[in-house]
Amino acid sequence: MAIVAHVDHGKTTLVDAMLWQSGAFRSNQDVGERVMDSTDLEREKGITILAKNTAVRHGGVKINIIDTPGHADFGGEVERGLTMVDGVLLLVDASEGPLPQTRFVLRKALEAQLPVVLVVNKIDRPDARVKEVLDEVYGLFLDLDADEHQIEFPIVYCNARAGRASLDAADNGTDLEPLFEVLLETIPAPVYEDGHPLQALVTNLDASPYVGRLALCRVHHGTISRGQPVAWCRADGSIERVKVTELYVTEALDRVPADQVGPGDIIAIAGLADVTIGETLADPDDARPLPVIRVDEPSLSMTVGVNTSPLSGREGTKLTARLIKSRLDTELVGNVSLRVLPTERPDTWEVQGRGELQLAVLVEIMRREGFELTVGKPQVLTRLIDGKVHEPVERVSIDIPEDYIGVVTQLFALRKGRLENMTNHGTGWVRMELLIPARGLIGVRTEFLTETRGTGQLHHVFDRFEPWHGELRTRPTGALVADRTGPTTFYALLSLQERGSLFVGPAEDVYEGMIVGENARGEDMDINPTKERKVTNIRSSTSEELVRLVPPRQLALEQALEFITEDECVEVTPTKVRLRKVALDQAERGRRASQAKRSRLSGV
Ligand SMILES: Nc1nc2c(ncn2[C@@H]2O[C@H](COP(=O)(O)OP(=O)(O)OP(=O)(O)O)[C@@H](O)[C@H]2O)c(=O)[nH]1
Ligand SMILES: [Mg+2]
Repeated sequence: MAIVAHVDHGKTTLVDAMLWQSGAFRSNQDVGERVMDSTDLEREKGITILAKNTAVRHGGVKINIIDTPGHADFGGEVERGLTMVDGVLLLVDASEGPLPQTRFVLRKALEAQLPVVLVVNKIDRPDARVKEVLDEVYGLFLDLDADEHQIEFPIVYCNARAGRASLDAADNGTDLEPLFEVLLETIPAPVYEDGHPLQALVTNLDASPYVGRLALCRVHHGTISRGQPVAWCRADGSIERVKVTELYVTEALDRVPADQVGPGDIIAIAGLADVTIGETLADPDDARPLPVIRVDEPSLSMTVGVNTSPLSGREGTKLTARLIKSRLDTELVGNVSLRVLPTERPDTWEVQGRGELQLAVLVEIMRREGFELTVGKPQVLTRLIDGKVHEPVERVSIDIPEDYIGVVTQLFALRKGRLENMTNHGTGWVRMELLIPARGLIGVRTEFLTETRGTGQLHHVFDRFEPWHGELRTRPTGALVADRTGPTTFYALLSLQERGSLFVGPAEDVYEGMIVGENARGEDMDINPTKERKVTNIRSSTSEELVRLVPPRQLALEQALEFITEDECVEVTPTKVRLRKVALDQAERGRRASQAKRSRLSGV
């Protein structure tokens, strides 16, 4: 089964509890919290990024579990996960209720005709509102046109953190036994035909330091034994005969060697050098490839290329176009929802994905590997439908204290958001649901958090394509742009900080065309942050100046990507995130700006 839910509703925590209670660990074993979030970035961000599988035993039954990410940008991982399972465990937070990604994952599960077990999690929360949340879930099933059979799902109430489950909302339960029982009753054992030729679908890839690339497969029909020849049905339609050199199954967190596996097993196979996701392993005498895995189209793109700034090569080790291209190609192999396209520049590529976070995570991983990159502004991907340009529209759900309804409504109205629904939970908090062009969401998060003093919650997920909504307001402020190369000075920054907020501190290297701050006014301004004080006889104390200099605003990668406009980009290195103009030369920028203005005026 796959565990699906909105972000942070407690999927990975529930998997932890299931592992513990099925005896996967020794009682004195030192395992951290949320063991399935095993990559560095996952632990740091506290979210799941990659879908992963584990297995627990209950009674005589082995239950394969796929833990999926809840963040909308990693929806491709959920879709891939659903091709491996016979049922889903839909988790909903007892206080937050269904949110945009709950709708997305449930829609995918219903489309795949998978049986659903509903888990209402976090019933221990003081603000739990179980009855209403249940009504909302039923509403969601109806909204998604679930048939009668699908809507008769069993409900289990859980406190995943304490490892307790119960069939009665009023009772806390003592362990997860009730959940296991419902799962075994509701989710059928793998269905297969006796004597059907082998079919195993490659649904994920991994690598082992000992045996190289591993293909993770779900066996649908037939059996596979170690050393056996199989027909490898490739993406290009060709069929190759290969030998399965190593065969593993998952037990808790370990891969253990297996001699023979059958329908329902999730296996890892070595020996297929450049296998890709979606290919089939079949019977060599009767090869029948399974249908390819289909996932939703990407909705956002940005350019990624070599670092062309004057400071390039200082902080990173991987600088060349060739290295970047081969790294992007590697990423494509394991990530079904990404695409990489050439651009008119030989050293820059267009990377397409599901959202800003997904793209930012890729850049973040690359910079940690030593890459230096130039990253362009994220752009939505439009599509021609019946000869008309259409753009992606997102469904947004926000939770805010009542007091901010006014400012937040205004914020979204400027970006062509349409309010669909507003509910007041009577707790001082309201939930608003809107539809908004994806373009309008780029950069909204920072402003939204400022307007709601950091209290607001915002979630969004792709909903549909709609005809182009016309021009949208972008960043209202201009940039403070360095007009020369050199180190910044106290003296210069002290007077510049009056103009807006600065991104650099004293004694930092800047270059012509680099953005050193946000201008309070609407236009860009070229300034000199390297100016030295004229030497005079009057002494002043430096410590006094230090106090008066406001600490610089350090933009993290995601914030930088949100901040920039069309004619700007981000320079990313292992240690620095710098903002810059695409055209560094002041005169060149002037020419481009007046050209853009002329074409706007003439309506071209
Ligand atoms: N109070 C309470 N907190 C819980 C419960 N289950 C999980 N949490 C907390 O909720 C937070 C999110 O838990 P995760 O297990 O990472 O959620 P997730 O659904 O895996 O999140 P993503 O994979 O990023 O979508 C953590 O801080 C957990 O400790 C619960 O039953 N009660
Ligand atoms: Mg998780």
